[in-house]
Amino acid sequence: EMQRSLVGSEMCIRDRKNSDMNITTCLFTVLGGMATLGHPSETVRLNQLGYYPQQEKVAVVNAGEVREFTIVDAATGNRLLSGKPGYTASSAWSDKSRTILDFSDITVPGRYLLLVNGDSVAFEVKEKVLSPLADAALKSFYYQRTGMPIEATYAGRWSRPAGHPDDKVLVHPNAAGPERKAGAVISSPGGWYDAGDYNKYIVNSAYSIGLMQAIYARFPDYFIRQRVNIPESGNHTPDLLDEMYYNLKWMLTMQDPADGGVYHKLTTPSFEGFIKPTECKQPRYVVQKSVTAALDYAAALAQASVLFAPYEEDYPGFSEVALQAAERAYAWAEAHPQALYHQDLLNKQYQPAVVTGAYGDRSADDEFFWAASELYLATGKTVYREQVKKHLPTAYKTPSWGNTTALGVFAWLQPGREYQGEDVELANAMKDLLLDYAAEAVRGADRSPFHAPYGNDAKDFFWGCLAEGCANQATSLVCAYLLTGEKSYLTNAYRNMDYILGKNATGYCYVTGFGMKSPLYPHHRLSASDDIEAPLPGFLVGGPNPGQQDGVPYPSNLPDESYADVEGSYASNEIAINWSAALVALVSSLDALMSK
Ligand code: 9MR
Repeated sequence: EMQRSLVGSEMCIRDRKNSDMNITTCLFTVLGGMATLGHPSETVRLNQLGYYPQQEKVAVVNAGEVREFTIVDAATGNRLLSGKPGYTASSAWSDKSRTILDFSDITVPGRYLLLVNGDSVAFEVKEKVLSPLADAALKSFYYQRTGMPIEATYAGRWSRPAGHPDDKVLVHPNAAGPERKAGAVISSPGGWYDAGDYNKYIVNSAYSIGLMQAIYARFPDYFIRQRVNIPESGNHTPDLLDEMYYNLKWMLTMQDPADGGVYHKLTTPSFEGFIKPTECKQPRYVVQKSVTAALDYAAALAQASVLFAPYEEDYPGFSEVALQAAERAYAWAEAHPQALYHQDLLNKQYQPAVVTGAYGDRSADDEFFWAASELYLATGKTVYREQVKKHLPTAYKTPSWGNTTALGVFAWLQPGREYQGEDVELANAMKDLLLDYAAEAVRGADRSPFHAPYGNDAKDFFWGCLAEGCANQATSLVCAYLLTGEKSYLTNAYRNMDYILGKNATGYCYVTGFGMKSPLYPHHRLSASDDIEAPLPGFLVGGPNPGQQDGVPYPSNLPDESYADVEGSYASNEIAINWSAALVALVSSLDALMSK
């Protein structure tokens, strides 16, 4: 009782500067405005959005020795559970010891307070608790749309006029061909801005589409029901596919009609300042045709050709057009297997120098594997199966823009596909790769400092790690769970989700606009230039990155605390479509699996 009163009145004073309110009213007030008023705890880290009733619920406390913790009902102050702490563990790079508190026994929807060692934190248990986040993550792509007005009907206060029409784009000297000479003007409107910058990159946008489409194909019923209030929400096509189409249509304009090759990107020579899209004046170019761009393009379009086939009414002819474009791009890639994008080498030869995002790669093997897989599954042509065999992976890798092996594996292992003859063996081989990875990923998670498979190795923290490490590992585990029914894979996927949403070393919920402590100053030109204080919502930031390549001051050098919520931090605090794609993939699948 005593502890509860103390904590309660402390919170009152802190939050409301009113120590006369009774405890119950006070706690209620605090929780009533949880999204905006709720305070993160200094020492207790948990999922700030809340938990599904049946989900495992674990908090991590960083406050010396813990003897006991208490859960009270936030409205009544009634004590519901007194628990003993679980294990204590430290990360290899830190002397902070973290103690695990398990309150999974709280399964009734409601609002609660966790009290421990004089600190307290609010949390919620709720059905469909991740649905708003799943919707916001998909909606973030709408905010990234180029070349069309973002209207108040869909965007509320974040409406803005159209920028970057891209109807007069120059062919860069390094992309010149017999028909389109250097300086020729082409039209390449639409698509998404890549990230905090205003450029459009084929590798990254095709990969992002590939990841989201792979998850769409696993949970079509979930996405058929989802509506996120975009201009196409009233048509007969699921919003996710409508959003994909906005970028797929742009991608089609990036194929050189003369030979089927695909420009690597559409970009200004150097990054724009932090100005509004309508103020941007730098010329925009399409640059070198690359093998990785052609293959990612081929893969995403082949996959789309299958998924859009039922939606001819809204997208007449698209399925067919997409497949033809994909086959042409693949043929080009086969004829130019060495055409990797080397920005530095190009800049030695051509003017103007292009210094924006490179999305360069040292190997196109994994892109060949993904594209050949999608084309084989879309067409059944044995030539593509031969290509799959030629580029067969020897290990599964967490999906990332630079390694698309996983997307090929996801294509083969889509639940419901049935194989015959040689394909049975191929699919089984892929399944083995994914299951080896999954078994390895969850090893030790049960006793790790953050009670998650992610975040236990310094190498887990790099540029974009929350998406391409944490979220995509979890999505891989979801796919492994769908094939095996192995519960621990799913449990560990939710654990990584909790990590992203607050159960981590910095105490951030790393998605803009969500949670009690979230990024306020992402490296995002649209957010920075829009005269609205709050950043655009629903974006996952890159996350802790001890590389600190941006040179801004960081609050810590520890791998998992090397995160700076400042606009200049492009190495830890940028947003990007491939990271949004990771969020869409994970949150939607976790929400779909709990909504069944
Ligand atoms: O996500 C990319 C990351 O893997 C690279 O290490 C980094 C540096 O090359 O670039 C990241 O991608 C950026 C892209 O090049 C340009 N737009 C912003 C992207 C996110 O920072």
